[in-house]
Amino acid sequence: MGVNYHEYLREKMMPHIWCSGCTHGIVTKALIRAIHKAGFDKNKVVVVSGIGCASRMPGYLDFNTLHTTHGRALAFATGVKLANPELKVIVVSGDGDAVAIGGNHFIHACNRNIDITLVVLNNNIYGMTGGQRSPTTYEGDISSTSVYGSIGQPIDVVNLAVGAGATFVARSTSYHVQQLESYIYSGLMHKGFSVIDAVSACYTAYGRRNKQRYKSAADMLNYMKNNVVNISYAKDKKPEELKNKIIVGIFKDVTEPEYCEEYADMVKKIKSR
Ligand SMILES: Cc1ncc(C[n+]2csc(CCOP(=O)(O)OP(=O)(O)O)c2C)c(N)n1
Ligand code: SF4
Repeated sequence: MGVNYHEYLREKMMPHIWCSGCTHGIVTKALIRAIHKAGFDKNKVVVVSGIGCASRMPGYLDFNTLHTTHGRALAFATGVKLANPELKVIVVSGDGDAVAIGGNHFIHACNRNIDITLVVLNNNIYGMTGGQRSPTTYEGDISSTSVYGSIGQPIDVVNLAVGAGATFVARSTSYHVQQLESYIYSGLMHKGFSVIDAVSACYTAYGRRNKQRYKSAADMLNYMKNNVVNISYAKDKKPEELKNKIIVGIFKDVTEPEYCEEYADMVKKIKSR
């Protein structure tokens, strides 16, 4: 059954701030559909963000929402979840918010395996502040702080999440909306910390500076369409064959003790002493 988006949006907050061609709205709609499919009670859903264009999303969503400080969304979300584990807590972050200024919180949230879903709207740039290089900017690409080309390999959000201990980790793109929605849904249904790396496009601050790859905003979606590689295909490929490719799929899906449950068990044990 189709989703009535009006039920999930705060229309009084419109118009939104996103530029034409920005795909943060596509990820927002995929998240709404995934929540709708999961059938959560709207009053039990909390969406938390930090600062950035991606982080404006909760303002537009009609759930319990928190717009916090840059890089600290996971810390606030952890507090919310520990205070009331019945709540369904979702965090949305830009790549800068999630793995630059918020990198430490990201690692420890993964390591704790707390039952929170993080959607990283990964557009490879600091969009809101004018296009500074982010940890996921491709090597050689131009940004306002790498005017001769970005030096070094980008951080892979998926590898970082897997290594730090997240128990559900997946990636898809704003072009592959059905796959993206299904991964967000799986993350929401997963017990433990889930990370969905949602590849997003920012033509305003990133694409237009990198005309060698993107001639227009639409071309950024064409790039996703033409450069996606499924994880099963990528497995046997050499790193140079995968350079600048977008590997999509479910990278990890395991069951491990969840932090709030372990915490509650410990409280019970202490009280019964
Ligand atoms: C402590 C702190 N440092 C820096 C900033 C400035 N700042 C606001 S948003 C932002 C970058 C946002 O980039 P990203 O998280 O990738 O999201 P996008 O805007 O690309 O969606 C920065 C550096 C801030 N608000 N607070
Ligand atoms: S600056 Fe980039 S990330 Fe921000 S709204 Fe515009 S296109 Fe989207």
